[in-house]
Amino acid sequence: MAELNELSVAIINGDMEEARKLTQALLDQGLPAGKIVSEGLIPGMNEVGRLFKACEYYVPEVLISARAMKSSMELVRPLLSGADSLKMGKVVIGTVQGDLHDIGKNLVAMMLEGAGFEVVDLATDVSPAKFVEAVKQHKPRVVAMSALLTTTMTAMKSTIEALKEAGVRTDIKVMVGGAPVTERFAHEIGADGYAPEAATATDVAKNLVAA
Ligand code: B12
Repeated sequence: MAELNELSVAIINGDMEEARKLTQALLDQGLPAGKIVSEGLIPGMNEVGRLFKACEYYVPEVLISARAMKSSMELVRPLLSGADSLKMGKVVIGTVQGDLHDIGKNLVAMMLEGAGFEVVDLATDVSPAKFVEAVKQHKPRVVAMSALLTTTMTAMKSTIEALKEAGVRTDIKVMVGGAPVTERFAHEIGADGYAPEAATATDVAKNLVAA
């Protein structure tokens, strides 16, 4: 019988094969997809984040663990959207123009999925025009932007301006995050929400759609 904590350990160890095997076993045992994400995958990835901050893990380990998590998510994702998980609405997420960092953004996207949001991931280096186009096409409730460079944080502001110019700003809530982003910066550029890490990002998104 597979256990959720074994799945967390497989993620921490970056063991993709084991993580997939355990995910499938847990699904076969009848565990809800949302529980596998919130009590197996996410605690594992949170520990990876802690180890990274403590300088016990370096980028390659983080990437290998993220790959294991991504691979398990492939098995779980189809069941999340159709399942009885909360129908929270859509989030369009992307890393802003000029910025290629996506590890944190992917974690936030996975957490949001786990919390019942349908996530449209525009990947990295997303121009303001592309965000606007995605809002028109997908009609999300939230637009989430990630930036890891002080030089690309300004693209968050340009994106909000572009959303205003396109007349869609009031249809959506905007949340921002990434290592150099602060609550104060978020406020200054006119974002509706900010979170310092992936776990709180879901709470912020939930509050934004409830407001
Ligand atoms: C991995 C990494 C890379 C990888 C990225 C791989 C990838 N696929 O993402 C590579 C090697 C490609 C890279 C490239 C560069 N990098 Co780099 N990189 C890093 C590094 C080491 C880790 C970032 C990371 O993944 N952290 C782990 C994740 C989990 O944390 P996170 O991203 O902060 O995300 C969390 C929160 O911020 C939050 N969050 C993130 N996004 C969002 C979004 C929302 C909406 C919300 C609510 C929350 C949220 O939740 C996440 C999970 O908890 C950092 C150093 C560091 N210690 O942070 C430098 C760092 C970010 N890089 C830096 C630099 C300078 C560069 C380069 C310019 C280097 C160069 N000269 O070429 C290029 C830029 C390329 C580009 N155009 O983007 C600098 C930035 C300095 C600055 N302040 O501007 C840093 C800080 C390193 C340093 N100390 O100098 N980098």
